[in-house]
Amino acid sequence: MAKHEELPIPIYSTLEPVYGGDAGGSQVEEAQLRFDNLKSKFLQVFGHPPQLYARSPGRVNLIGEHIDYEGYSVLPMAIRQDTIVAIRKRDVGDSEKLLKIANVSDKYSLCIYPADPKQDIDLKNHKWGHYFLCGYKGYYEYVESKGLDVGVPLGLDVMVDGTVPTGSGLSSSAAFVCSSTIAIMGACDVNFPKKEVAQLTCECERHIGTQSGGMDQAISVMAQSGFAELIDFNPVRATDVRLPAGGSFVIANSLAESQKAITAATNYNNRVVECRLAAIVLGIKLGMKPQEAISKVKTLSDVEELCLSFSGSRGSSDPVVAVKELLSEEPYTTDDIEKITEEDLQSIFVNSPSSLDVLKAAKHFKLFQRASHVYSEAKRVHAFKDTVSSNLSEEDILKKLGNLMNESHNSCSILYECSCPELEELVKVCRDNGALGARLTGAGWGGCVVALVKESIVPQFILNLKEQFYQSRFDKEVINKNDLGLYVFASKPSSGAAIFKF
Ligand code: NG1
Ligand code: MG
Repeated sequence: MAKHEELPIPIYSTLEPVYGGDAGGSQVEEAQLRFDNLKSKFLQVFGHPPQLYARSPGRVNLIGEHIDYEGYSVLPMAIRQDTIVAIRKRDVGDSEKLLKIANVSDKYSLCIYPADPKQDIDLKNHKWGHYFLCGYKGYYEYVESKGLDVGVPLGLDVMVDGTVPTGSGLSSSAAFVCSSTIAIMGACDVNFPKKEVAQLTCECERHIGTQSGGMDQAISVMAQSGFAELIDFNPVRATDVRLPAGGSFVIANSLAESQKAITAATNYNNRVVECRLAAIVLGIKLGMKPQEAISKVKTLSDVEELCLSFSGSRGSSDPVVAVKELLSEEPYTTDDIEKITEEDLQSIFVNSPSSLDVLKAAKHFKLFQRASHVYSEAKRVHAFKDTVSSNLSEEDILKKLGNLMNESHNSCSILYECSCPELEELVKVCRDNGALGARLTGAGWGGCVVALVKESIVPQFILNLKEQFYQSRFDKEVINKNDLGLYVFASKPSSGAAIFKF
């Protein structure tokens, strides 16, 4: 049988394969209500029923933060919260050539765009519907690059229902981009192997202006129910990882919203640029000609081999050691780096407008810290995977996984500086209440924490979080008491993207 990532996106005619099984009967009922509601709102707004639905889940990253864009493997799992996109393609004769993107929640007003795959996305004026447009543009670019006949772009009626909390590091954006892209594929009667869809949706999401690494789309598309996945890149691949039964991953929202599309230049893309600069400088220090390093070195994984041979001569095979000896702990100024690269930074990044925005906003670059994080985090991912499949006792496995998660968080917080006070407080509350490990998940700067907790103490653990972290926020009416279940919950690995035709 073909590996599941070689198979196309599954098409189901009932909800059971996704919302049934382990998830239990009540989830099918809940999902049925969502689909019914989606269908009736669709009818109400557009005057006809949807042709089909596409569903794609959010994810929690267990370990491997800010390393996917450096080419390193990561270990996320899909969560039950997802985005469902209902879609109908307008008829060929229909004169209305528009993309109409509506949402079941009135928090999101109708977005209308021309049905033109070549249109630019107005990034300076962020709208929620832009994420659909990412899928739309990316889909057309992909089918064109494959030389497929795509016909004239037609109008699309679209209604969206998302349950992944936004700005929380659980990848509501990828759930939306993936479900949009897959809905468009379905409406055009096209399907591709999951690994191709994972790659294509990653490129889709880059249209929003973040230099996305590909983890979120890969897990959203390729997840298998009951498993976390080790995701490798170039080419993208997924390997099932069965998690120890006695542990549970609890997700808790810090309530600090991280608006990545808006803060990209100072946060996310800034780190991508710093990593590229660290990689180029390392390449040069390890003997490459500046011009060669600039043209060939894109990521820290590109210079890992060189780092290994350098440190090898000193009896160590750890790129973190090479970083220690070759990069300065002091932040680099633009001048410092240009002396090494013998080329100005503007021209190194001339083809990347979002990187040029970073250069405009940045005062200095912490090459040592960012590279140390990336190389050490990459090792922790493999240590995590090896621990899960080791023959240690379950108790010891859980302890080790928890330690790795704690180390990951400390590295994110201190070296990568992608935490924030609310995340720090929440991580501490988790650890104080018996979590074996706790860390920020996703890009950071707000959003969620993931904690590894012994299955047997989960209910008490959640109660303690409620008292020690959320109660004061209820009192200040930051959130509503009845919504607690949305902000803190234990999660089992859910399945990946699917199409429904009823
Ligand atoms: P979030 O912010 O959770 O969507 C982002 C990136 C990932 C990865 C993580 C950090 C996008 C779509 N996602 O996740 O690829 O780099 O940060 O590990 O940009
Ligand atoms: Mg995102």
